[in-house]
Amino acid sequence: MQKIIVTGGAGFIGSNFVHYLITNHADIHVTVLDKLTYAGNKENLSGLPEDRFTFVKGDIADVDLVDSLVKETDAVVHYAAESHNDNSLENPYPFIHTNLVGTYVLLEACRKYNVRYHHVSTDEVYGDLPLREELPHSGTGPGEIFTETTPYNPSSPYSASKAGSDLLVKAWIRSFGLKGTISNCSNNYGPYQHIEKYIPRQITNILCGIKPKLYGEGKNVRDWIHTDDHSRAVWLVLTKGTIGETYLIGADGEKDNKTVMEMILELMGQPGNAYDHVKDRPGHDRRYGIDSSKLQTELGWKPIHTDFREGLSKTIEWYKNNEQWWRSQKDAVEAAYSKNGQ
Ligand code: NAD
Ligand code: TDX
Repeated sequence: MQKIIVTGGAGFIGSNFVHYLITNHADIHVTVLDKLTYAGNKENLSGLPEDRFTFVKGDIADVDLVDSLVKETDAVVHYAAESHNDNSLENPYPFIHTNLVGTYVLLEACRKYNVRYHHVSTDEVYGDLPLREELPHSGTGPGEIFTETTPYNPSSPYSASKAGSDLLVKAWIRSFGLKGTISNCSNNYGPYQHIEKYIPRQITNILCGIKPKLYGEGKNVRDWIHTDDHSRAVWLVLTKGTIGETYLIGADGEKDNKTVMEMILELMGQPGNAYDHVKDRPGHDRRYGIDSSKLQTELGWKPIHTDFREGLSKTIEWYKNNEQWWRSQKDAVEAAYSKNGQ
């Protein structure tokens, strides 16, 4: 049986990846290493078979703990992170600790034991793109869509810390021969996403009788992908990707925030204008857009969840049916936003 450590496996995307592994790959044993910050929830992993799954509560920056776990494993898939841009604008420190120092500790352990390492990252490392309406051409030229060769240009402390962690991985690959790969994915949606994030925040606002909140004019574009499509892509990169390479993951899901807001309202039976415009995010990235042709041609990946409306509708159902999962955090999340005028 192959042994895989999934860091951050109690968070949104990490837990979806763990479910994907346990369901689809019978010969894998998963060890989740997770600190259980405000964003981690052990409930996301309930019901997994005990003979194929171990949970370890701990910090990826804990050198001794990481060493003892990595020594016994075949691969590390690194999801753990401080992941929310707005939080990074309030207090960047945890982002430096986890995303940079934590990644460094994992890299050192993987180097020492020659363990396969996959680094889960974000398209935000590339900065942002002009809105399509501002582009003269098809939107696929240099500077019009992200590719694996787009220069790094992060905007927020979060994206800068992720960019820094990617660069550490590239250095460990080149200088130390680390058996590493990197994937940079666009915005995920689906079950188990923390209610601080855009889509679940609006769904749970409506369920609580609070008006949804749109930053600025809502023209900013995000390239949405279902988290299950992300999981399949990470698995392919881990098992079939070329060592040393970076793969972009995205499902041609560009939508502006206003359109997504109106879709949520419609699917939840509300008038399309029943939301508040609130203070914009400082340094707010305008558009993300992914060219995933390398992943598609080299590794044969294709997104399955291509109907965004259907995926969104199922996600809304999940939050309706799992109120006990999010309810206890709602007041604190909204109080923190409202202190900021958001
Ligand atoms: P999340 O905030 O939902 O989960 C992060 C998890 O990491 C939590 O379980 C948390 O407890 C854990 N964690 C945090 N600090 C830790 C530490 N020091 N040691 C151990 N565990 C720690 O995040 P997410 O949205 O699931 O994102 C997961 C990864 O995917 C991140 O690396 C993020 O940059 C990347 N990513 C996210 C998106 C997205 O749309 N959410 C898109 C592309 C890439
Ligand atoms: O209440 C809101 N209203 C709003 O208009 C919130 C919370 C967000 N927004 C906007 C800001 C963004 O344009 O919605 C968009 C999405 O916001 P987030 O959910 O905070 O995601 P984003 O900042 O795009 O980053 C996400 O995708 C890339 C993840 O949080 C990152 O971890 C990932 O790297």
